[in-house]
Amino acid sequence: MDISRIKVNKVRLRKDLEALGKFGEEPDGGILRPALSEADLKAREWFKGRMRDAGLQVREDAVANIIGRLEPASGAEGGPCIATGSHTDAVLHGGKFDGAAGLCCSLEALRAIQESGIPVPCPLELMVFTDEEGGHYAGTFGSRAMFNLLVEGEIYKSRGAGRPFLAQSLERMGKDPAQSGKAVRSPSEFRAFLELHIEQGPVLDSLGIPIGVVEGIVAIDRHMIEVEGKAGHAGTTPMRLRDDALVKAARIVTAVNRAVRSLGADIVGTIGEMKVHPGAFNIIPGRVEMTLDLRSMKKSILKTARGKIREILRSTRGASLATALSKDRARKDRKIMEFIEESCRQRGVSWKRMGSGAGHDAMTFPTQGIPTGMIFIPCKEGKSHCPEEAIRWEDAAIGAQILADTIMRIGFNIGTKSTSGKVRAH
Ligand code: HGY
Ligand code: MN
Ligand code: MN
Repeated sequence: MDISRIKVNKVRLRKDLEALGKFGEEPDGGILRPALSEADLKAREWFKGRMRDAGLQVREDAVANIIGRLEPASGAEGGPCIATGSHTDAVLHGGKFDGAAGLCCSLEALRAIQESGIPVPCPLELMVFTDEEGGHYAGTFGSRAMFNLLVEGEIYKSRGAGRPFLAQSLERMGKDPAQSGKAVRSPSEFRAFLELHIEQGPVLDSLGIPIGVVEGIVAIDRHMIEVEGKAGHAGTTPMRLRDDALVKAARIVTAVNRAVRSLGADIVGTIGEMKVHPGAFNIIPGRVEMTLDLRSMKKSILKTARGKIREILRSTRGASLATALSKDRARKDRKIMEFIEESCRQRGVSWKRMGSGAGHDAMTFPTQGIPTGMIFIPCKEGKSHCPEEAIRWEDAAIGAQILADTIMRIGFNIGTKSTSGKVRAH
């Protein structure tokens, strides 16, 4: 099996990346493409066309995950597949490559594998997951729905009054939210899952290394904090008689920041959203809603942080916290890591093992016992979740090549010294 015959097409890949970046493009070069928004729906339709052009059978499941499938010539049709995937949705005023790079590189990898003439070892799938960024509620929605990991009533929850929730967006697409359970698949349908993604940090770019081999993804807590006060007239209410929700929220923000910093460099905490209600210049804020995102590779530190934050809220009258989602740290499969490294060795490409401080759909598959791997490519100066997010086309091509080679190594169980890890070599 001469995997070196597989050759990705740099020009075709670059064209796909540039075209996908047009959907929701903003004047400053970023994109506004929230999950299932008009821009996202157009991006998805365009990508479905590219998947069909690449010979994939394309379908959309009950929660709008797009699934493209390539069946092997004969024998293993319908068997467990090797899947890749990522997302088209983006954070508000985000970058063009978070999610998109993984999708375009995966599509290019599947085209190059077919063009090599090497028979695919088993079914291959490319998936576009719905609402990875949590535009509606808590994030990695599509992959969690695929394995029945949604929290109770999640598709009817939003991140605040007047904000869209998934059931609404699915209905707008003509889907019946009550049927969302039909998206559930069995883990036995998958031999392995691989996601290529931009690093979203500065390590690879600063070292000039084109490939990151991800060892683990950070554990993530997503909480909603509410602070109740008393709305009132901004002109006639003396300061001493006020119960100002925003003043109390401001104290919480600084106290949470101090508490997280006190726990050292292995944890990060972000209050990224705040809504003041009713929200007018002449009304004393009666209620504040804010989101708290906590991340650490160390469970014990996350646990300590939760305790400190509960303490802070307990000491603030009218403050409460609801946990939207708690995702465990996701370890990557050792054997897949070695397959990725073997692919790099054969192509003369340098690589670096590293963790991911960003969350991904590749966190969901390990919870189901599905061997999972992640390949990072550099992003310029590590910038991400902002209009300045950028990559080098050359790095995308190297990433697509290593992804293609690794898919085939997993498929044919080629070329690693050790037998550690769990990849099922059918
Ligand atoms: O939030 C994250 O870490 C990812 O970008 N969804
Ligand atoms: Mn992101
Ligand atoms: Mn992402």
